[in-house]
Amino acid sequence: MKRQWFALALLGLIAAPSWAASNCSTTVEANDAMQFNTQSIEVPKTCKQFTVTLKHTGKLPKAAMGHNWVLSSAADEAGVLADGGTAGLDSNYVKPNDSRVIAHTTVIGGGESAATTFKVATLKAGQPYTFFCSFPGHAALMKGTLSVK
Ligand SMILES: [Cu+2]
Repeated sequence: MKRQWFALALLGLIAAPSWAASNCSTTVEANDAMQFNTQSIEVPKTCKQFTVTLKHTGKLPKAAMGHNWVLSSAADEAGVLADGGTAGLDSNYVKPNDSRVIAHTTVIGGGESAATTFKVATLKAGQPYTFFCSFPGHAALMKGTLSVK
């Protein structure tokens, strides 16, 4: 009985780091109907880095139904979108070196995927962050909140 408990405890110790690591990333799906499959992402504050993989499950090319995943503070969203629209598809609809953008993927078309990784320490717990697609017009539907917990 005692030995069994010890074995279980040991298993728990070994399993803990891999559980933590798998928790420091997430996959967001985007489709041809201009939708993300999630409206909220929680980042554990124990993560050093967090990776978001965007997967376009649709079929349309990026010029017609391209999507990206952009992260900024809620207050900066409108400005990031306005300047991203001007920057155009060649710049992934993100103004180059925009300091308001915390992280962003490239714009992808149907069947493609792209990932971005950011340092969790750059985010403040309890502050509202917004993620959205900056392809012109998409953020009306394609947006959500990200928070550090
Ligand atoms: Cu989009």
